[in-house]
Amino acid sequence: MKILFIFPPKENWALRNIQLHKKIDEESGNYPPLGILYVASYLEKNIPSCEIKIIDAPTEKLSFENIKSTVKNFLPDVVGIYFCTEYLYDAYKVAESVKEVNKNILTVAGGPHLHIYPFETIQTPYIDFVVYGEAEIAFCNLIDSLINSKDPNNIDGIITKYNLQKQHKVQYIFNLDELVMPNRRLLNYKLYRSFITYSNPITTMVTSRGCAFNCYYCNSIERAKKVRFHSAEFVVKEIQDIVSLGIKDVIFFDENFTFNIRRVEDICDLIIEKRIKIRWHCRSRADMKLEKKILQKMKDAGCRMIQFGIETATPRLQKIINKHLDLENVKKVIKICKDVGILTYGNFMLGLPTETKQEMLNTINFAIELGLDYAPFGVFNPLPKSVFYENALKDRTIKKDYWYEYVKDPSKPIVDYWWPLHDKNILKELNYFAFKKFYFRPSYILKSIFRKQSIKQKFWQAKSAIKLFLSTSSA
Ligand code: B12
Ligand code: SF4
Repeated sequence: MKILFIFPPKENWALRNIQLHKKIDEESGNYPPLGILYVASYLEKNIPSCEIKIIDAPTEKLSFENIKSTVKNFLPDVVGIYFCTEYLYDAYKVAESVKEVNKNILTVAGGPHLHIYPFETIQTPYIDFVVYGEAEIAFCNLIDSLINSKDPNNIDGIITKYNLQKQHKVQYIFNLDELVMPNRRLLNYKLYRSFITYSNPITTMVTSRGCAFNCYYCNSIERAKKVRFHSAEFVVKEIQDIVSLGIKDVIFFDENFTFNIRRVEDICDLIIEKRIKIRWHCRSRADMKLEKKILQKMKDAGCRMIQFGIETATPRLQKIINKHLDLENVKKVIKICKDVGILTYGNFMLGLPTETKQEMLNTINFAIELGLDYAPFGVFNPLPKSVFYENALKDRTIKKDYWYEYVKDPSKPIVDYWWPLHDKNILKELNYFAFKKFYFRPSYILKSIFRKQSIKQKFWQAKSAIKLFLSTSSA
């Protein structure tokens, strides 16, 4: 059986009016479709008779027409499509294109969108199956049922047009080590680049799934309440595989890589013991027990940068977003990172519910005072199924369920996506101001020049910075 997986082109973003974010996204690189890789690799191992192909349209710069040609040439029996809510229109366009080539090709929708809108998706004409949740086992069972003429309507995690009445439960994989390591050879793995790593090509890893926290702006909550981990041995084996491909820079995209400090220590010990030459970035909360000892060990094991979700410098807002970061601790951790030589990256949001203009300015200044190496500022917009969005619908701060309307008809972009009680012009202005104030300081430019990084990366960053500066100046 021939299976084609498609990561759709990124052409029709739901919030396409946010120009600054769009420009930064275009400039910052591209990352492998890890979810697809996990599913495809599990299938490759468990049903070796399948012929598998993966298309990563944004990375390979493929249009919908190119995708159609590939479908015509490869003639798959099944096409699996990645669905992300914010690029829903593109995912449907892929499904429609596949059906235009041959309506008998079976289409399967999977990915983060299906964790929150599975039933809306199955009711569209172009989709035959939805995988509800983490898909390795369910997708493999689906293919097995198609090969062996079994009834797919009874498979856990598979929603069809004929089993909608069933009690469906979102699927989680509890023992991550039962999975198969993503086989990056299924992709053109040398094409992946990030403009903040030391050099390229890069790859990404996810060594745990889920998050134990409950930030009110986040919609991962629906997806993953329980944190599950790959063992240190599994992680290090995967790193060794990556090194064997000639890749030297890895980004760990776990929600919180340092959630289990003991495991981080074990991973670092193994990397050091096996003398693996790898540079890595990870994401962490700044109030985990990140003391000098563990940060030094992470540095020794190749940790180059840590990304912290700091969001706001206002303690009152830390409570409102249910993040509760101790900002003094944030300062302490960032300082230790600097002392041991780990670069720091802080995410911030402007325009949180009830935030004043002065509080937004304080957040911008706080990011500068922390001496971070990178600080992207996003304008807060309530995500579908996040606590903020759901509560605002209930108390009528948000008057209509615009995410649901968009999900029903994703050809129409969302226009009013900011928190309704804020002045949009001020938010837009402050977002550009934050970007310029942080990145175009003489001290920051000097620091960037001396940052340890390949010359190629420095040129890329400089070119992107100039482009972004010119676009923000003309905005
Ligand atoms: C890495 C990452 C990125 C990277 C790389 C994306 C990429 N190429 O995969 C970058 C930084 C580029 C990025 C961009 C964006 N991202 Co992002 N990203 C992530 C992150 C942190 C990890 C993704 C990952 O690899 N997970 C690990 C894998 C194993 O999980 P998974 O992808 O969910 O895959 C499983 C299932 O979903 C399913 N599955 C996945 N694909 C498929 C395909 C088929 C056919 C099948 C059957 C099953 C299936 O099976 C997989 C294995 O169980 C997640 C958060 C998270 N922890 O998942 C957010 C997340 C996916 N991103 C999100 C968003 C909103 C975005 C952006 C829209 C941000 C923006 N405003 O620009 C863009 C969209 C880009 C796009 N076209 O998808 C949301 C998606 C929400 C939603 N409902 O769709 C998430 C969930 C974060 C969040 N809570 O808001 N992202
Ligand atoms: S924002 Fe990060 S820490 Fe907060 S709930 Fe979402 S994934 Fe967890």
